[in-house]
Amino acid sequence: MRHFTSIKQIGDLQKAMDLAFEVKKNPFADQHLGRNRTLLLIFFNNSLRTRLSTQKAALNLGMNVIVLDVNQGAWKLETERGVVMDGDKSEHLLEAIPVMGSYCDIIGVRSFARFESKKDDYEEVILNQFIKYSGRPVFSMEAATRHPLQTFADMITIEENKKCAKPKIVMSWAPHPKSLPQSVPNSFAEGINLTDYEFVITHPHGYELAPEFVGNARIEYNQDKALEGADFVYAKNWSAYSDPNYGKVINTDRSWTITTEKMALTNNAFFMHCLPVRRNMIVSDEVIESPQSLVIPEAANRVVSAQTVLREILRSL
Ligand code: AN0
Ligand code: CP
Repeated sequence: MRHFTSIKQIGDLQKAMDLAFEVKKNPFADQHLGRNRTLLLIFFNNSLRTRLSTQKAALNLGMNVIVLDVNQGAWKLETERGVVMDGDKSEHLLEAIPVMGSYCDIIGVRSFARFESKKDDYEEVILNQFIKYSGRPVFSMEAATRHPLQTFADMITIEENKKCAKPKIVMSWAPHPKSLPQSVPNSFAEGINLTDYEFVITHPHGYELAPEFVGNARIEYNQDKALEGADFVYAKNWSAYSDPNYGKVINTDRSWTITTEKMALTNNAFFMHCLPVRRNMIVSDEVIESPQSLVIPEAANRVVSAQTVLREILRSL
C-alpha cells in the first residue's frame, strides 16, 4: 500500500481484519518498522481522535511524529493556481507541499470539504495535490469525500461485536445545527458495501448521498421502518449533497434523534457514532450512555485502524 485515501484500498477485507486483530493483540511487535522514519500530520481542520490516535499508532510503530496545524502558526496558504497573491495568503500550497514532503517519510492530511465548489470537493483537489507534489505516501485523516481510517475502525468494531454473520446495519441521518461534510457517511457506506451485510440508509428527503457511495444500500425514508430489526445503528449528521443545496442544512427535525424509543424498534442494536457527537441532537444521553453504546471502543479502535494502515505503508517504503 502506498497511498490510503479510500477504504477500498485496504485490499482483501478478511486479511485486513486479521492484521488489525494482530496489531491490537500485540501493538509493539513492529517497533523496528518505524525506526528513523518520520510521520508528518497536517491538519487544516480540528481534531481530537484522529490527531491522538494516529500519533499513538505511529509511536507504537517506533516512528517519530511531527504535527502541523495549518491554521495555527503556519503561513496562510493559497490553494488556487494562477491567483495574484496580493491578499492575506503568504504562501502557495505548491511550494508548501514539497517543502513538507522534504521533512518526512509519510504524510497524513486532514482537509474537509469547503463547500465552495462541489466539483473541487468531490475531485479531492487538496488531497490529490499532496499526492502529486509531496513525493511521499499520503493517507487521508478525513478529506473532502471520505474518512477511511474512521471507516476501518468502524468495521473492526462491527466485526468484534456482531452476533451473526450478516448483521443488519442501519446508517441514520440525525439533526445537527451546523453544515457537516458527507465524508463520514460516504466512507462508511463505501466500507459496508465491501461486505455482504444487510445495509439500509435512512434520511429525510433532500439528504441523498452521491450514488457512487450509496452503492447497493437500500434507502428508506421512514426512519422507524429502517430501524426495525437493526443489529447496529450508525448515526451521523451530514449536510445536503444534492444541488442546489450542496453543503446546506435543510432540516433540523429532532424526531430523527436516536432515542431509547427509536432503539426499542431494533434487534437490541448497538449504537455507533464516530464522535464528536452533539448529545440530544444526534443521540439522547440515555442511548449514548447505555451498555449498547460502542462509541468509546469504536474511538479506541482508531489506533488499531491507523496502526494497521501505517504498518502497510511502512512495509512498502
Ligand atoms: C466532522 C464531520 O462530520 O465530518 C468530523 C467527524 C469525524 N465533524 C464535525 O465537524 C463536528
Ligand atoms: N472521529 C474523528 O475523526 O474525530 P476527530 O474529528 O476528533 O479526529
